[in-house]
Amino acid sequence: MKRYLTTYLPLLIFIQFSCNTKPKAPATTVSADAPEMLVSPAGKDSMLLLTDRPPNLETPLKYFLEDYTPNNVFFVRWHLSSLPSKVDIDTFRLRVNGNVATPLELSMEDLKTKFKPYTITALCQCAGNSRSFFDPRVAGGQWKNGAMGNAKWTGVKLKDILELAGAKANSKDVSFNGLDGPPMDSTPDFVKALHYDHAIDGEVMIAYEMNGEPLPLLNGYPLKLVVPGWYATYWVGMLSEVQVLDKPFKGFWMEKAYLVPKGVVNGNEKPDSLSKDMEPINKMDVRSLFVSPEPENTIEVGKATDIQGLAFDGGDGIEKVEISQDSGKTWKPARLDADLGKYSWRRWHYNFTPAEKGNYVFWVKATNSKGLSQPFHQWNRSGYMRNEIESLAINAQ
Ligand SMILES: Nc1nc2c(c(=O)[nH]1)N[C@H]1C(S)=C(S)[C@@H](COP(=O)(O)O)O[C@H]1N2
Ligand SMILES: [Mo]
Repeated sequence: MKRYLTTYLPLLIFIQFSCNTKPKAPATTVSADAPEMLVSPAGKDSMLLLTDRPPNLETPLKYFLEDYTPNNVFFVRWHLSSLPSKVDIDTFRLRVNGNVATPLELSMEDLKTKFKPYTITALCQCAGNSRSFFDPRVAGGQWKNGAMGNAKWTGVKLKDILELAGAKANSKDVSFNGLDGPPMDSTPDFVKALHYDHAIDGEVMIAYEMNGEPLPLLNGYPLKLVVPGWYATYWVGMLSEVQVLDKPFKGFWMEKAYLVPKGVVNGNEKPDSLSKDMEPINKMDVRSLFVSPEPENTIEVGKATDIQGLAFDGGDGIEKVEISQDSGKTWKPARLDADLGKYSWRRWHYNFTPAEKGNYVFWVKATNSKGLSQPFHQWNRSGYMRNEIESLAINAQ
């Protein structure tokens, strides 16, 4: 138990860090960490292993060259180690109950035939994506940039399901529970909640397909809640129970875990004066990152190189992406690829031809339609919402 808490519930632990106040360049995409371990679990291709129980696997950066992240390398993140190793689709039921006129028990067949299918492209990003780059370091899964993936989700709007159940107008919250459970009774079950108005906004949905295929078991087969624009902690997998509540939801995973400084842009706080006023994490902040070339690649003198990466936010839309080659003093526009939907990531390109041999450093910064952008330095105790301006150092030969 003790070991479990230390490994997987580090949010419970208060750690005092020394404060590093020296100005510094933004983090690069390389961290001085343990060697990478690649594994291929059932139904998955080669991925970076963070932990095996519960399974936590990161997508290697090269797959972000594709607009839709392939299911067989889509990142995997579970909090609790008791997961079913298979789900019987014939007997599986999604229960919808609580403050409703008619509780429902829906089979997969019901979901596919009784409701109009709905498809949306949305980025699923872990709140702790890129946590390993925080300085000072913080406890928790030491993800690099691969705890995210972009997919086309197909399923049913939650609104349609709640309408069929006759959810009552006085409802406050809706909670979501999956088939996974804690290894011990003393660990709180993973249950998340959304406000009722959000749950029926017509975008929050329950997906039975990801990129046109059933979800991989490790990504929450057979059903995953999709909350476009919000961090993936709300995207409950192996979803088996939706409960409509006439009072605010209470529970560990909403009240103790996944909290950020209340109303603070980019979730910032200081290690030596932590925020006292906290709120559940919610919409994703603005972010951009480099995908190619990777830092260990070498580019060719006199040859045009396509530097490319991704930018995204919580659904307001990326307006521009800019590149700096002088440590953020001046910025030049990058070119944006087609918009794949407001909850999708957006690819950007920047052509660069090195005139001579040597090292070149690039910084990237995105701005969204609301004028929100990225900070030069960012920190919070849990390592959430990472969106510090990133740099890429590359060698030309
Ligand atoms: N049932 C259940 N759903 C869950 C979780 C979990 O531990 N149990 N983890 C959440 C978190 S923190 C993340 S980042 C996403 C990851 O989704 P993926 O594993 O399909 O990539 O699932 C979310 N849904
Ligand atoms: Mo997460």
